[in-house]
Amino acid sequence: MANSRYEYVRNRELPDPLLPNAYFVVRIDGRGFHKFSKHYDFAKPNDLNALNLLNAAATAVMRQLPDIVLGYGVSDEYSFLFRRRTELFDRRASKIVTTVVSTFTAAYTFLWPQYFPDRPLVAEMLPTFDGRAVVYCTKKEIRDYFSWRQVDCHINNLYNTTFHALMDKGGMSNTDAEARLSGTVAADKNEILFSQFGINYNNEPEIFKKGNVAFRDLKKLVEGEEQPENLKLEDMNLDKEFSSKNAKAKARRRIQKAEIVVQHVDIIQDYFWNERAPWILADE
Ligand code: DGT
Ligand code: MG
Ligand code: MG
Ligand code: MG
Ligand code: MG
Repeated sequence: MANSRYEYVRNRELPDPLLPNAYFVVRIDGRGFHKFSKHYDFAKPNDLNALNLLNAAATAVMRQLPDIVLGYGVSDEYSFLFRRRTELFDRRASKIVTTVVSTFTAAYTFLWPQYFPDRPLVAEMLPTFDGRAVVYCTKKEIRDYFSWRQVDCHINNLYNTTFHALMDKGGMSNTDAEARLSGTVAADKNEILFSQFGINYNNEPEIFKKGNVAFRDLKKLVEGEEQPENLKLEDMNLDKEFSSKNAKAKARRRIQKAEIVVQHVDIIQDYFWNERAPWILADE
């Protein structure tokens, strides 16, 4: 392209790289979903169709962006962990965040009729999402980040489950139920659920208690296909040193072919990270 006297404006675009070699998480969150969920009459406290749609949109994002190694979603939000050494878009934060947000939004909108066939989207109330990228330098911080989101899911779900039981089964008003729960701790809410309504919180669906953990099921694929000798799941992290370019290319193909699954499992304890998906944080 020829130089013009207007060219200088290009230099006003400033670099915004995410710290090299550091982990980062992109979290998206529905804008004004308090109103949105009311408008489309989401079930309270948890709408299973809405959650399944959220998961389907997140799965679409992970299929488009293979460098995302883990997703965790609840309510109107999803967090995506990228592999530490990803060079996607030269790690430019705005390109990465906007791509995640628009891919998620497009998929959510496109898939909406499959999950809400009787409630078409209207132009005045379209789903939109914000997004941000946050850098974390250590594995501990990544573990703590996902623990933070999963604890949040648990606390909110216990509160909402008890709140709605007090109103729907206990006949309380919104205000009375709120007053009843003010100052209570988790044990009090478990006790209210059990003694007043015969609900054992432990028996509530895992999807509501634990949220949604999206990752590639490499193991399934590994077992389903001819299993190369000595293949270890922890060796499937593309950030690791590979013995050859060929070995790395093979691992990349396997990762891209793997099915993306959504499970409702504990990601606070070690089991998920050490046994279920050991490649996610196994880069050194
Ligand atoms: P924001 O994020 O600042 O633009 O505002 P909101 O309104 O999106 O607030 P946020 O993200 O803190 O909270 C999520 C809202 O979405 C919250 O009001 C509850 C609603 N919501 C999410 N999932 C469900 C659901 O399954 N059922 C119902 N009834 N509401 C839900
Ligand atoms: Mg908010
Ligand atoms: Mg929101
Ligand atoms: Mg939210
Ligand atoms: Mg372009």
